[in-house]
Amino acid sequence: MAYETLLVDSAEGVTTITLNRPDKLNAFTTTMLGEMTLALDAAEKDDAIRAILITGTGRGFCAGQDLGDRKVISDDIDLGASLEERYNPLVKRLRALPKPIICAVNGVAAGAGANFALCCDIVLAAESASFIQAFARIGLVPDCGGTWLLPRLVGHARAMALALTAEKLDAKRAAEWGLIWKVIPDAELMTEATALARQLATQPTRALGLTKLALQASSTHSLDSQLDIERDAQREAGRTEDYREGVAAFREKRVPVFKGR
Ligand code: LHQ
Repeated sequence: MAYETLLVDSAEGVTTITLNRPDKLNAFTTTMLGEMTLALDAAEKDDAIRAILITGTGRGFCAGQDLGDRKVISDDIDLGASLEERYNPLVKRLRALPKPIICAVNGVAAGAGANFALCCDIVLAAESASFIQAFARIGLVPDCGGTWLLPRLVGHARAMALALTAEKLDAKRAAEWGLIWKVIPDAELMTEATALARQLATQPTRALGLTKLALQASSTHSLDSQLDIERDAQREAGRTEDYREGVAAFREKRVPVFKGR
């Protein structure tokens, strides 16, 4: 399908979704949010797709909500409704989708754009990329899960200062603080992110999906209930073809060939 605001390409088990409004630093529009949902739907439904890679074109990753849209300051504005209808379902979608989602942050990630990136499972960033909780600069509150994610990723003190000052955090420090997984030299970002996504696409997809969901659940569960989640996930993983293949390959001293089922 043809998208207006995204480039979507699938190869070697990976769907790559590229935000494509470079003149606006890939700021989110209603169309882009809708198209992102469609692209994620298609990637989820296709059994041949076993990992998703998200990035942006141009010098920015995503500058958050498009502030040029007349509707964002109309008299009867209800930004809560905008979150409820468009942003929050997208965040929940990224978190619940049972396939690994890698984000390659190619440039500045601001506002909802920063937190959208942080909702992905593994975040790589170019050396020149940065993260800005830009909300306070325009009189808003961090959204797209920022108030939940930030303290869990970097601790209360850093989360609070990032949100209240809206200071730019460069990629190197973001990695040092544990906000993201790795910093990559700009010229190598897409090669490395694509290689990682393709490698994950050869892995036992159902186990990876269950792992992702179990780790996410841990922030709101006790050890007891987390042990229950692990039990149920392991029961399901233990019934996959990939588990049998993994054990067979180990016994036969060969590299496993996982099929994602
Ligand atoms: C933009 C944007 C942008 C439109 C750069 N929109 N054009 C809010 C409301 C509704 C519901 C849900 O949630 C939200 C959450 C949010 O996301 S609020 C936060 C919105 N984002 C921001 O406040 C960030 C605004 N952008 C910036 O502060 C800067 O552009 C950053 C720091 C990201 C980058 O600065 P520079 O590298 O100096 O680039 P620039 O400012 O020159 O931007 C380049 C172009 O992109 C420029 O267009 P122009 O036609 O003048 O060349 C900007 O107007 C445009 N642009 N962000 N969000």
